[in-house]
Amino acid sequence: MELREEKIHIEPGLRKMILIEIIFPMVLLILGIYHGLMQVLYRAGMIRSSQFLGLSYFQGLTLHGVVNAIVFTTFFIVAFGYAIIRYYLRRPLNMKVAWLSFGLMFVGTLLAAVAILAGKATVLYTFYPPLRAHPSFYIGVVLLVIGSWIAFFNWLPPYFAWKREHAGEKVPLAVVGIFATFIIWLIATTPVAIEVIFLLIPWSMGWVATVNVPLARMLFWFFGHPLVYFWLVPAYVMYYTMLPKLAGGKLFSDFAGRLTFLWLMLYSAPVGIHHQFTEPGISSTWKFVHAFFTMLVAIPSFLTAFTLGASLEYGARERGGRGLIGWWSKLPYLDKDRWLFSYLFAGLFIFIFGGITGVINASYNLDTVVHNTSWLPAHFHQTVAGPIFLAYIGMSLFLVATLTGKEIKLPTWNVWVPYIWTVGIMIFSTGLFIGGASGEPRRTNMGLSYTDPQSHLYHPDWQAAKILGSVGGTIMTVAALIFFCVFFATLFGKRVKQGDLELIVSEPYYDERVPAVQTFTPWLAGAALLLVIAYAAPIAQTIRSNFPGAPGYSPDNPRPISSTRS
Ligand code: HAS
Repeated sequence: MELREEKIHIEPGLRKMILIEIIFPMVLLILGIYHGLMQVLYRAGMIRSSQFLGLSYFQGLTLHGVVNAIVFTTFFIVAFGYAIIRYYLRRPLNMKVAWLSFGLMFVGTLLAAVAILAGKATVLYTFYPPLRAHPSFYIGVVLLVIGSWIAFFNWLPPYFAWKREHAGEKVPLAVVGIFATFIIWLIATTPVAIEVIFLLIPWSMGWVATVNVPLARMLFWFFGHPLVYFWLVPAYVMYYTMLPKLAGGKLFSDFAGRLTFLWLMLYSAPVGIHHQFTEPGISSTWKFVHAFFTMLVAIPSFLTAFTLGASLEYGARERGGRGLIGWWSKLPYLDKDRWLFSYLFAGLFIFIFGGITGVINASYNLDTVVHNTSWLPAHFHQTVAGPIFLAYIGMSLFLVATLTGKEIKLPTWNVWVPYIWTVGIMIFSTGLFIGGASGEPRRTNMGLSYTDPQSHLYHPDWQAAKILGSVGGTIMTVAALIFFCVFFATLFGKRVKQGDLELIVSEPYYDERVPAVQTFTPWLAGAALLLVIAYAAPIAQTIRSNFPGAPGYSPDNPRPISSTRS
């Protein structure tokens, strides 16, 4: 991609580590995506069995969620964080600490993967009890998280050194975004660490017979919602700092970017109960408070929509675009030299629908219609599998090509990948939205029940929605296969230049100096306060309620695991 950015030569160790952190999860992603295809085939009734090629339906669903949503994302975000910190702060990093972080993440992933593949951790990506996994799954998750924390701690010394040497200067926008990402991650992973270490590991080790399910679920969703902003903010870093330049122009407002990152940091966590609107044991007051905060966390995404819309228009007009609507035709949709544009733009388009459906989910009463139906996977495939997935795979390819000095192979196919994926995801989600709005359940092997004409549960109304879902899912798989061909052909292609670290950097059109967004401190204090307001009472309420503990279950047996053994 010739945008004439400044390249920097980085230490071979760091270069190697960033590459491994991209390539390793990319290989796992092949497995994750394969199980996505299996999902649509099972649900459409094209596979009528509880297992396929030795893996059960729920085992495949667990692999799909854990690999795609937890492992691939965490590795990518750490690798991208290294690239941003090294590029903008221009300081070497402590490589011993960096390898320690990678080692923990790697070992953690292997432990969790082995447990899932052995059928000992069929607990889906939410791993909430009473589904119980082998301890190695939980220990693996803990190691993955600790490894990612260490990466972040490794960025603090260069950050403070930069601040000392550039007193009074604005911290680069991309660095603010990456720091916001990892502050969100620290906030998110603390409650889930408490859940895993104090509730789930002792229970799965057999040290205690039962677990407090409502408390575990509350701690999980305390983690689960900020998790989605941990995924979103790195994509926003690309949208704010790279997309405007790729479009041929400038970022409309630097202030909007900073406000978005800090605002997401503030409101990403005190909203988790919007995943629990239908659960007993939480008073409607707290459900309402979390619904209210959820509306506030959507505001920076509206801000992003307008800021990026203005940036795209500016870029298009710089490229000769004219008229109220006519300028849209001047964006580089299929420009092979600016191919990353297509990945970011297609993701933005999908996010319009993912965002609107998120606001529907957040609307307390509307959520009672769609909760736990296939509407939910439709929503999150238009968010995490839309803008986030496309931004991450696009940037993975970009970093691999620039760090190795390779040329992008199959460039025409490459530029089409995001659009094929978009067609697939829109058809897939339409099917799941339609089915979900009429009650089609999520996480269900429907081939053995609702889509099987021989079953007394057969539900012909959902058949059309299932066909849409499977057609869309198949198109998505085709797009992913093309992407893997481009990625690995590029990786194994001939080196054409020296491998360096290079990022695309958009200049701001308005470069405002607003003191309130130049420091993290008040936002961190605000985030801490909101967490106390939003969670102190519900957690106390849940602990005081003295719910009876639950024994462990596996998804394929209605009897507890211990009574099954006896
Ligand atoms: Fe969500 C459930 C509410 C955003 C992911 N969400 C989920 C789950 C996941 C997930 C994985 O309130 C399922 C968890 C599970 O397994 O049970 N979500 C929201 C809201 C937002 C939102 C209000 N979600 C996300 C993002 C995710 C994500 C981002 C992944 C990264 N979500 C919920 C709720 C539930 C939920 C409830 C629980 C429901 C239940 O019953 O369980 C907001 O942040 C969304 C704001 C976004 C916007 C869109 C802005 C649009 C932009 C594009 C502009 C385009 C341009 C291009 C400029 C307001 C920025 C123009 C081009 C043209 C061609 C026109």
